[in-house]
Amino acid sequence: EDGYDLWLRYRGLAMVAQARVATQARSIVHAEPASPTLQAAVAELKRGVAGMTGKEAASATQSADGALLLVTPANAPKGVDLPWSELGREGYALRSLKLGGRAVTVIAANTDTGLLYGSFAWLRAAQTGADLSRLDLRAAPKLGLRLLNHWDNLDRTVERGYAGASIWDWWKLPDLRDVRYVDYARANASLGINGTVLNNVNAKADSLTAPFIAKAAALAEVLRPYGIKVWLSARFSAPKELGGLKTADPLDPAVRAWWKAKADEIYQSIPDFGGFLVKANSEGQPGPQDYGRNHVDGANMLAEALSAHGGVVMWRAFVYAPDTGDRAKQAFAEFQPLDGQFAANVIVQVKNGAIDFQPREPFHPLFGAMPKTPLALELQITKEYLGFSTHLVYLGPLFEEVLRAQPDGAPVAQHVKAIAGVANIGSDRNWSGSHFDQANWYAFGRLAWNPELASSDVAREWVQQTFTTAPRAVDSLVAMMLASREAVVDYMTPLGLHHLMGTAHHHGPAPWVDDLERADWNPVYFHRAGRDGIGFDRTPRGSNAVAQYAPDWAARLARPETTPEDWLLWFHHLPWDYPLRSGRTLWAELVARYDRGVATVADMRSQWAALKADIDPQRHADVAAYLAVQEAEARWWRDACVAYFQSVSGLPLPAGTRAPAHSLDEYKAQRFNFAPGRGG
Ligand code: BDP
Repeated sequence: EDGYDLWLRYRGLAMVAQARVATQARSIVHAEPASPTLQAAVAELKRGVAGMTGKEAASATQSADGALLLVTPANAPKGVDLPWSELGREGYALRSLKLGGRAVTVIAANTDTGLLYGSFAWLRAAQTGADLSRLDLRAAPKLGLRLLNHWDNLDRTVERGYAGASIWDWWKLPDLRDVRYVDYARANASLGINGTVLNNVNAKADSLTAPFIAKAAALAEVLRPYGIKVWLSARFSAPKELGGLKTADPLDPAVRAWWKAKADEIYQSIPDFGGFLVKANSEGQPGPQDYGRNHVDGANMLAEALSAHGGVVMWRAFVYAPDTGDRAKQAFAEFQPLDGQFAANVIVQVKNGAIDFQPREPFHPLFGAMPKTPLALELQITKEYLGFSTHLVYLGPLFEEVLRAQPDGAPVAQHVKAIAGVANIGSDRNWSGSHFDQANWYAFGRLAWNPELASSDVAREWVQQTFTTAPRAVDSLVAMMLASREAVVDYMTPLGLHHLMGTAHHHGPAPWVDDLERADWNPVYFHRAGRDGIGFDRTPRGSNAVAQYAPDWAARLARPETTPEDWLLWFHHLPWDYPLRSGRTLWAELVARYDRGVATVADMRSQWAALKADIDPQRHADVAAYLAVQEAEARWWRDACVAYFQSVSGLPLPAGTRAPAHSLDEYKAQRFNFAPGRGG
């Protein structure tokens, strides 16, 4: 057990369960000739049944007792009433029924992709112990585009990647196709992920040259049967770099013609190419503003080039400039006034919060504020600000929190048309850099398919498929996972603090940093701690970022008493003795939360240690070693932050609290040894 098999392990079930599953999957009846997608579905079912029961499920043409029937409207048995219109293009229904006196299971969908998703759903039901003789399940995705964004560079380094090198072996492509690509496709299809952006948003123009298009086309061929489209990040200045043009001005006819020809060229080799993801005029990337144009001019120009082919532009709203005040306000200020002006095939992709993937952020004010523009929610699966792949942090609750946040009466999930997750996948044998980080890929995919799922249920089914189905162990693992996100918030940035991490690498604590070239890169800019108190005043007395929220929220967030305590210092600058709901002062609560975070990690460690008999030895040892690192680093965060904030507040430590292990100067002097090239 090295983690390679992810949640598709299909290990032998206990005897009774084996018999139960085997009875429901004696044979598989499907259309012939089978499309590559249908073949993938059948192969997966056979693999799963053989793994779980030790018995083969053979293909058959006639349904017999215990048959699994894969049906579309074209080959559905007569007299069976199925909810076709509710299933759409990607949905499926699973139903146990009697057909001519035989007990069978029908997997029904309008398309072969739906049948593939339905097959994975049946396998999930089997692995998690559902009663397969009484299935009546139907599901269809709420969001049409469910994408991974790889921040993978063409030299195989991965920006903010902590799982080895890029899985895309650009050098060997297009001729050599690593078998991993198929397993990657299976894993994504099992979740319903239907698109993948292959390269970093900080894009090189080379990704749009003919050799790289051929490589992308080879990947598209592997992924296509699994319902996954290939997308590319596009560098806005490519017409200059590749086309020899003098400008990349989106209103210039030659520039427009260049992009159109480029799109035509891509669709020649990748007829179902998804489209372009663009980071423009952000952190030094080129964009339309370089020519006095705006985001609409840039996005619509690319949209026009793609539209003949049905392609889409995902235009990112992650922008901030050094000189325009509160960074949290900038995306809204640039984008909201453009609502209604984007072409129909443009989607504006917005990060979950207004700063940058912090352990906890209030939802981004753009959600709900651009009713005439399709939006995508961008989440980060890779844990750039949450302890890399060495800390155990289950992100399901973070994803759930933003999907369910209600900007104006309806949840964020209903304000978006698409969802994108910055991938945590790499060449590491276990794919994600640690065993538990696989759960974040899984949770992203499951919640992308159905944003109404509870992240606790998702954790449970992941554990059952990935580790064990023993009920006590499952409960304990789920409890650890659910506590982990709050723990990291507590030991890094409690009470709405944000951006306290070390320069460039973003791993350890550095709340003291105040000397970076741009004010809004410095932790002191974000926490604003001084003798008088701590926190960023975003009320009307301060930056007034609260005014970007809908009126109810704006009123609530303008006052500390009505602001959720978990967001307190995001919106307010408060005196150290400000009283909190716990009865403690702000200072005492801050220290208490840092302590609580460390204590939770210590608990997670002992819970894991107690599970030794339930987990295979290799993975148990791997995770135990990582948890030891996490505990040490949680202490490091806690001690360094407490030492620093104490030096600023001048207050004694609350009675009974442990003093930091080292002096503030020692924390400041520590250097984190990180691999360069992973983003600055
Ligand atoms: C930040 C990362 C940086 C990315 C940027 C982005 O630190 O590496 O390029 O986001 O999203 O979180 O474009």
